[in-house]
Amino acid sequence: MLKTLTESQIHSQYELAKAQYKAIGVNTEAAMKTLAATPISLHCWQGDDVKGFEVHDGAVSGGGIMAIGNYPGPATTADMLRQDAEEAFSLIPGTKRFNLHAIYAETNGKVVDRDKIKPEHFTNWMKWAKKLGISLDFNPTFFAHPLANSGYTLSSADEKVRKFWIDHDIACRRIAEAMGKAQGNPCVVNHWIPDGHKDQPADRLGPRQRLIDSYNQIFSKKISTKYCKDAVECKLFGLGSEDYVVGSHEFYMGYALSHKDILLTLDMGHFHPTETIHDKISAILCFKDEILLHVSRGVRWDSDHVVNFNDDIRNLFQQIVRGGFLPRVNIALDFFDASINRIGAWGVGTRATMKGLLNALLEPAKLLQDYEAAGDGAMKLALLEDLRTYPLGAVWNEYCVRQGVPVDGAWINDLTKYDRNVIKKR
Ligand code: RNT
Ligand code: ZN
Repeated sequence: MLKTLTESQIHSQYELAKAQYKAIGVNTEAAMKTLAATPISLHCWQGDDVKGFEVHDGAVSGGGIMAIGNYPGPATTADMLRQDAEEAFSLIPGTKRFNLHAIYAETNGKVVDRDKIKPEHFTNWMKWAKKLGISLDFNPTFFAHPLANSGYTLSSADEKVRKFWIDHDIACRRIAEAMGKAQGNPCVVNHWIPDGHKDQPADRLGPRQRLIDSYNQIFSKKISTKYCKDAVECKLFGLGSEDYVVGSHEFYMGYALSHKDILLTLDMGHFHPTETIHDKISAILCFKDEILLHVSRGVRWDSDHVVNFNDDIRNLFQQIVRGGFLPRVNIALDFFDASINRIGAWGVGTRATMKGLLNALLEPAKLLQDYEAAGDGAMKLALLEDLRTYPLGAVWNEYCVRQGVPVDGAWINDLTKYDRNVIKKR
């Protein structure tokens, strides 16, 4: 068992931290309030290694997405996944949403292909979300299916294949609409397809033209943005699509810019390995109302490692907060590690993301900008360096206590208990 400070020690530590931040013009109470009100969408797929609960009548096709690792006890039923997610929620402060993929449909043992799924297959999820007071987000699933084996779905040259996937996406938007109506706020739908080519396609244009046509058909059904917000996610390369990805950054940037209600998704792992996304925020938001983030951590490639509170996360949230963009940024997580306790993965990655946001909220942005405007670059840099060792952790722990979740250290004890008593006994 890890020993942690008592609640009264945490409060005293916080009072000192509050004074230290106040001295540079930062209001810690306001920061905690904004943090608590900012939703973070947890991805269901960390809990079961992106497998889902589809019922198949033939062999299951893989491909497209892969979680690597063999840690025991992944959720193998929807009830188990909900139970694990609830455990994760108990370890994470603040406003949580839950992000589902189409393959998490519950069809009562029946084979229902993806072009036929309906809101009723997500009734359990909606009831559960309502009970917990959280909202749902959604994703069509364009991978792990026989009709995705060619590597092309919405951009396929085979009209039957393309039609199947168009119908799938249309079905998914109806499900999202039902979710949005049930929860009273928009369900964010992220459209990601794996389409691309391993090596030197002779035709790079045709698939893109077909993809535009597919999306035009899909989005021609208007759904109020009160219920459903659509976002398109670009990617640089994938396994098996190293040379060519149809939905590249330029492609989706163009699509989102020419379609008012379509948001662009920025996944932190979807660019060149040294390319980060923080500088893209203020550029894109000059032209778009909102964006969707997939917060992730790539190690050498788009490896979807569990998010850490590293410089990429600091930079990202600094840009969002400094620009006043929080209300225009939808924050979702996208990482999956099957080699460690999966509830722990959710906990580490979500708490780290929230610390990134808190860190940015505790920044004296005005002071930094004043230094810059006055030509005092060294002073700005010095303050930024000093801030790295300001008592963020004291504010974070106070926030956790107020939110009724375990503080740093204590949450590891809770996680260990669940690991021993539930996960390892499966
Ligand atoms: C894949 C994309 C996509 C998926 C999820 C499961 O490269 O990042 O967002 O990870 O839809
Ligand atoms: Zn993603």
